[in-house]
Amino acid sequence: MEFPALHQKVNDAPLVYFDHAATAQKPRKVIDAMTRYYEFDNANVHRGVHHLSQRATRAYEEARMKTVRFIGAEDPSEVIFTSGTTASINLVAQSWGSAHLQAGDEVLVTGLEHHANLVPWQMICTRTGAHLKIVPVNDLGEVSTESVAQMLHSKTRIFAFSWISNALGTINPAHEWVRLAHEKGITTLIDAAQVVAHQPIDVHNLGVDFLCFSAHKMMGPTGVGVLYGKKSILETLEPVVGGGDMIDEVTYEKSTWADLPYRLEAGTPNIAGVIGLSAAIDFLESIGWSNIERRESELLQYALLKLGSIPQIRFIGQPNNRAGVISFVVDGVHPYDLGTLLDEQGIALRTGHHCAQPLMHHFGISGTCRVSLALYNTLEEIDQLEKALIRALRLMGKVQAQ
Ligand code: C6P
Repeated sequence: MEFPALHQKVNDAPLVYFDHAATAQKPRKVIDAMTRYYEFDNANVHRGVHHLSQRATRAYEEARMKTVRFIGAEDPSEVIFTSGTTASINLVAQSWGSAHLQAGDEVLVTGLEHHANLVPWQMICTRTGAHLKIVPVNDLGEVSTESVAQMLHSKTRIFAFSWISNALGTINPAHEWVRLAHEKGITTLIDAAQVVAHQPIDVHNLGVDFLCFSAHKMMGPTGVGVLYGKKSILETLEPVVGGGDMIDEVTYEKSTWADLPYRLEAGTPNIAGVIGLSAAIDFLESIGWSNIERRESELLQYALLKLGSIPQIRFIGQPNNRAGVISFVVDGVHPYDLGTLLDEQGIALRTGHHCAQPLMHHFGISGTCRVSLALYNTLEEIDQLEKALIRALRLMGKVQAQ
């Protein structure tokens, strides 16, 4: 029972979970680590001399050190715990953006972005008079490096892009894009929400300025995430949230700030969540990246083959470099209806615009059905998906009954 939630029936059928990209299922070890904290160590961090508070603080800061190592950062002050990718990107957009953007500047993102890496930039651009520019997507669901290179120019202040698209699975050449931007002195941010459970991240090797991810997509809990930033840049950021734990000295008139990382972590943090994140790192590392990558690639190839053999299915996006995400539509069928018929057979996948409405508009659709794979999926489950899809299509009159 490594993943307790997977051992259940839904609508009288064994649950098959293909919605990893929305949120991953949690291994027993993650659940236990969080329960243990609440049962034995529950106390606030950085505030008490008493035993429990010290234990909680130690676990919280050990989790930070583990995260530093996990992503190849250099210093604990470079890892800020947030509530997730969305909060991390908003923090950079608000704090870095307020200090560095002015009228006429450009912020560059790609046409593949999740709303979390689009809306915060729209908001800060509106406030500062900067312009948001979008690197176009082609019909395969890819963004070409030539287009990126062309659009990075003297007015661009930051290039913020997703490493892996949540809607299509496109893997972008993150190393190359960071290098191109830095050659022109442009700051970089990577949205790594869909990367963190699937391949190793080394921020030092990437050279990126900011990188964001959420614990819940890497089999950790919801409500906790990370903002990585180069120390030299984070040191220049003004906090956007004020309160407890982020101050050095407070008078009725004014306040001074604590050192990093606390300056950017106002209020009681999600202590149990951070402990769960730490357990999720242990879990992924105990399996090993080569095993994870081999397994997911095998599942992806098999799923592409099986779904590709159903003539009614039209893939949306056919990127040459793809992670374990497959988006598709059946012409004349609403993704929601197909998702409902699959759910009736115990199969969980996501339907809709996947928080990437502009990308859906690019393809002239309102949404897709999205299969997202993880190491706990099996080839047999993909066979079940194929059967369930054919059954659903038959029910909708899209396949002749035999
Ligand atoms: N994508 C999906 O079903 P939060 O919600 O803050 O943990 O993550 C936001 C986010 C940012 N960037 C990318 C690339 C993402 O995939 C997500 C979350 C989920 O695709 C939920 S919308």
